[in-house]
Amino acid sequence: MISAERIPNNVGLSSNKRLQRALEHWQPKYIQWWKDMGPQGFQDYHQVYVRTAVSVDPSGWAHFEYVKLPEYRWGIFLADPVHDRRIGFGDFMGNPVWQEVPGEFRNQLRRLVVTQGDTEPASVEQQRWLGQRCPSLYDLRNLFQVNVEEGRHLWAMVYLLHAYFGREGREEAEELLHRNSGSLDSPRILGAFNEETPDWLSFFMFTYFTDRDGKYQLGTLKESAFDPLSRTCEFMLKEEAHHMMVGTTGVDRVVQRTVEVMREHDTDDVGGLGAIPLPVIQKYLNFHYSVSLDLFGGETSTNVANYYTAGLKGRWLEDRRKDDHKLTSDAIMVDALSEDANGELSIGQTEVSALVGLNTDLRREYIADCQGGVKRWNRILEEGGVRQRLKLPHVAFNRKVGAFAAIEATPDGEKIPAQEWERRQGDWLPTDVDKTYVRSLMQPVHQRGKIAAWIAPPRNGINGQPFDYDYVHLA
Ligand code: BYC
Repeated sequence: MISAERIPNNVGLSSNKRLQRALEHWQPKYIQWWKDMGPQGFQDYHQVYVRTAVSVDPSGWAHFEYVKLPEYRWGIFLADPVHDRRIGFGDFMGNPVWQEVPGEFRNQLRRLVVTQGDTEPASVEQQRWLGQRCPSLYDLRNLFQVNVEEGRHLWAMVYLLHAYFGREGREEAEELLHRNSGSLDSPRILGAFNEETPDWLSFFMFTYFTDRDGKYQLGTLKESAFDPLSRTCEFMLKEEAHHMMVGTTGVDRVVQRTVEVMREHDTDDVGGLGAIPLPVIQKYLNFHYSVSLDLFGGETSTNVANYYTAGLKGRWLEDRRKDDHKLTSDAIMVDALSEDANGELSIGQTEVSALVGLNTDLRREYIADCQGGVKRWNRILEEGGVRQRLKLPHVAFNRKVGAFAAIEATPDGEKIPAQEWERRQGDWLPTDVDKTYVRSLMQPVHQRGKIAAWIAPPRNGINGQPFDYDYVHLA
């Protein structure tokens, strides 16, 4: 049995017996999934210094305590309602937002909630071995913080499914625990969530690039006319910021350490010296960025046009856009393949209606944001007196979804034949040798105040605590 107090919430759970029963039925399955597919080797004994959301006000969502992971209080929170909130875009613009799911949009909304929900447990599954390879207790704690919050985001979507989508919603909630990352029989829905996260460089790149897709997708769902979805996503975005901090500063610290070792030994070749060479960091960046671009769907999509017109999914910062918020007569340039008279394909752009180009609009915002990280990492290189620079690969590079899925391209955006791609892809994407080397560095450091040699310590601890704080109390 669960009690409403065991699930911190602001959705009136204790006064909604039907919903409480549905969640009571789901909760033991969730805990079983968490034990089977969540952090391996760190379940029952260790006390972790985590942040638990106990309410949506600033003091309530940053409440720190030591918990054993399966006893984390996964709560259900919606941001406070906005009085007289109106739909901000699409055909129903200006109407009051919906507190229930309109029948005609039920399937589409359910699909959006399920796709979003599917990514959350997927990332926990992908990261489940990392605790055994962690560079410090500080990092271990951050990993677990990310994991429990992804678990909470799953709860957030399961709440919506149970509360608003009836029997079908309950069935979808079961399926969210049944699909698994990388499973051959029942994989996760989106490509990036079936990739492995076998080492901490992958983890930092994932939390930088893939969690950032989460930020942008949640930002569009926050605009939704379906108010419970909007309020849920608004609150999830607060937690998402910590995940991206982990990614941004994680890559900072890897680059920092590499620069130090390069300087110490006056060499670019730090491979044998316990640091991660810059070309390997670039390859990991190339991989995680390109698979994250795939998460935006095709450059043109009638799905997204329909979502927008119906008011289900808006644009990033919709209310700051200076247009009619309907877009029926607007156009946008999108990346595309063009074909010349001889049937030769080349990488170019084409103009399409703004509505079908909305995935591109969002992806553009995302790319501009990603540039910020690269700039920051290059500043570390510059300040360290190193001449090499990192960069984002071209949008056509290594794509499996959208216009460029049909071709191969270099990181500079030059279209190349498939055979050349086969020959050269190891120059641009992590090879088995690169991955084995990075894996070889992942010897766990579980002593308080100590850190692995391939990464620099963080500048700041968590919640004002020092780096050598007892972030995970190992039993
Ligand atoms: N892999 O019309 P299109 C996060 C499918 S991350 C496999 O262009 P649409 C998090 C697509 O379903 C954020 N299949 O796509 C991060 C469609 O299938 P059908 C997650 C893909 O619908 C880190 C077909 O291809 N949230 O929160 O415009 C840790 C044609 O696609 C993929 C969301 O994604 C793919 N990558 O846009 C934890 C928000 N991409 O119709 C968490 C909800 C597309 O032919 N989802 N397909 O059967 C959406 O808004 C949309 O579904 C998408 C796709 C943006 C994903």
